[in-house]
Amino acid sequence: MSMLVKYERIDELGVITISNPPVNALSHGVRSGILEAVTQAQADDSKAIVILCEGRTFVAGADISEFGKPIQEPSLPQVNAAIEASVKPVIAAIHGTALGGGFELTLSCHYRCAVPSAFVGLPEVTLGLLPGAGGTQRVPRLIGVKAALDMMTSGEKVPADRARDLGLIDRVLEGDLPEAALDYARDCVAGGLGVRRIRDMQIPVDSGDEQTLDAYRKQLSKRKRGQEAPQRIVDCVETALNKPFDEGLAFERAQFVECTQSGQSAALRHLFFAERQALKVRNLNPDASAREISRVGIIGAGTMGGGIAMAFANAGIPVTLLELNQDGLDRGLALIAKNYGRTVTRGKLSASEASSRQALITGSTNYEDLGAVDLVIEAVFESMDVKKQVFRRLDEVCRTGAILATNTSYLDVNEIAAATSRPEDVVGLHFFSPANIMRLLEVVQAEHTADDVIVTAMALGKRIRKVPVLAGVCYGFIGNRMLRQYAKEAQLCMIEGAAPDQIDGALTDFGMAMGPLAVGDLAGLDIGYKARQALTDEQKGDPRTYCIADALVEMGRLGQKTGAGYYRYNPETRARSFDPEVLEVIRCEAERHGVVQRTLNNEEILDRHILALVNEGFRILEEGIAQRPGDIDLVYVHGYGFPSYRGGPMFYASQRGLDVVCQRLEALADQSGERYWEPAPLLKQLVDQGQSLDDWMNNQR
Ligand code: T1G
Repeated sequence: MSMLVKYERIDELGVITISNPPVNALSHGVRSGILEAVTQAQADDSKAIVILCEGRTFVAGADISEFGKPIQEPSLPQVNAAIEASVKPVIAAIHGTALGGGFELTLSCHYRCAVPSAFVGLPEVTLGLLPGAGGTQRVPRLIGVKAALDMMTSGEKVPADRARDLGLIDRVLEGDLPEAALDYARDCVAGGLGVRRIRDMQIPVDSGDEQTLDAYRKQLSKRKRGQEAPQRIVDCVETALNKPFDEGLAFERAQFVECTQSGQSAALRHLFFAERQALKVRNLNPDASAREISRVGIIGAGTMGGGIAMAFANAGIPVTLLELNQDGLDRGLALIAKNYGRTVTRGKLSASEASSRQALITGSTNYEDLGAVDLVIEAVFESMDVKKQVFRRLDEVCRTGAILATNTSYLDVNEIAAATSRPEDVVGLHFFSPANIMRLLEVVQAEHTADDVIVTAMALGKRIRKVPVLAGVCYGFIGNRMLRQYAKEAQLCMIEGAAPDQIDGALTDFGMAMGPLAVGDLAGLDIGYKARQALTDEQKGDPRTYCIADALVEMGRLGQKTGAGYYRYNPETRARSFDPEVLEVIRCEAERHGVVQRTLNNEEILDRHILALVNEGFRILEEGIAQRPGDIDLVYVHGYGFPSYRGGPMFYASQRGLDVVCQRLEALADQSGERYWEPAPLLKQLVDQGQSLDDWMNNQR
């Protein structure tokens, strides 16, 4: 018997215990051990078999690190077939999370029980995969077509009590494992419960038909635009509806294998591990430990401050929200109440849960009320003078050891820290709007920021269910710094002859959540305009990169908020439509700046936007502003709407080939005569040395 799987007899029960830390992933060793144990149990006089796990969780799925490599036998379907064929009842006992192949393993068992705090789920779709060990054939038989499709296409975890109500599990245990599960198994034996194979069950009639499937296909083509795996899941469920079980299994397996070889899954698996790697900050004192954060203060109850307050309250952390005056505070608290109300209306949160979260947010107009908090996040107007004032005040009122954080999007965190007597306690925590929704959190490490402050910020980011990514101090940190050239390219493509909808279309076809010009209209064109008014012509740079935006603002076209910007917006539906008047503005500005307009194709438009991100990404890596390429990918996927199934700008560049990217950049430099298109030195070095970004990363260790 392997070290990973133990088989023992406890009275009339055969007990299989899996132990493969940290998450009992179904590696080859675990699969072989389970099969051996099940085979052994068939031959002894045990009355029933219980499968459970040691450690913090039940099996969290197949071993993701094994994908892309040849599958070693026994495969999981083979193990599951053996379990289901057992001549004596097999009971799965779940704690922590039973996910993916782990949950499929339990579905091949005849009964499932779980502790109240457990979750089950099939998150394969989040990895560009589908449940490849019977899930797409067994779940519809257990809970019907619609519920099965919801579960597998969302990938969401289902809490134990809901899983019981759905019929996914049979019992929510009262006591702890293993005793409570062994008692349940003894009840099954005493109750004469025999084997019960899901494969023999029929899909509940009226739980869904071809029309249901087509409706899901349509809905998923919008909700999971560009993604292949969700559509394949619908195909597998269709097969479950129309074909015998074993034919369905074979179809599922073939679809699964294709998914494992797909670029989309490689990209999503890259992001899975990148998210875990990002938490590991290099070169910190290994003894540095997180400070305790049990109460937070937020300065500024505007859109950002309110969203940040909700992010903490949603994680159960009490917040003191400070505003200069009562009116401002009342407006901020009202906006928070409205947002919670909307979430309840959409059925995403119960009214009682919403009010208990809201109750965690206390308003104040008195800085003294921040005297006892463990962390303060400043989210005031983006002005260095205003921020310095706030930090000087915080330095006076906050207790020793409190962390002072700024939510600035661009400004120099070192300069803000220098306004206090404790720069070691100052860090940047850059949230993205809406801060209660967007998962990205840039943790900006300033020159004097203490190691334990960084450790605290990264752990806290995970605690409030964000994706924390470490960034160094520079103008715009990682995300906004890369965005500058991307945004300029949108302006240049326009003045050279591409219409706004062609530019946005090229980027959304690529998979971006929104095109750069539609984003401009959403944010408001006046924000950039006001910022430019404070700059000299020299600081503003090439007028071709802002003259159209300036002209639209001066016409009162500020974007969605005025019903017109690069597009026109329907006042009722907010639907966006092309506006020929803008083409005329563009033509005039082109004439004014001596630009001869031409036809641009989508490929050029796309390359000029995406490769602008990639090239700046390489500069950011060589300067050490980002620790690793995967961190940059997380920033763009979780903060800027970059399609996750393309893995992020740096992963995209690696998939495309660094040499190809380099040549394309050189071609753009020749075509435009612009030096910023010259490949970044690190990119050129890797191409010259025939190295990949992974090679570079390994050399960094
Ligand atoms: N395979 C390999 N490593 C895994 C893993 C997995 N399935 N899950 C976690 N790890 C590693 C992770 O990289 C990290 O490593 C450590 O475990 C702790 O994880 C056939 C095809 C279970 C909810 O998608 O969602 O089954 O960084 O930091 O926050 O149909 O891990 O320490 O070196 O995330 O407590 C489906 C993936 C697979 C679940 C725990 N399963 N895991 O969260 O810890 S596909 C999943 C999670 C499949 C079958 C298909 C979470 C967790 P390191 P962690 P956590």
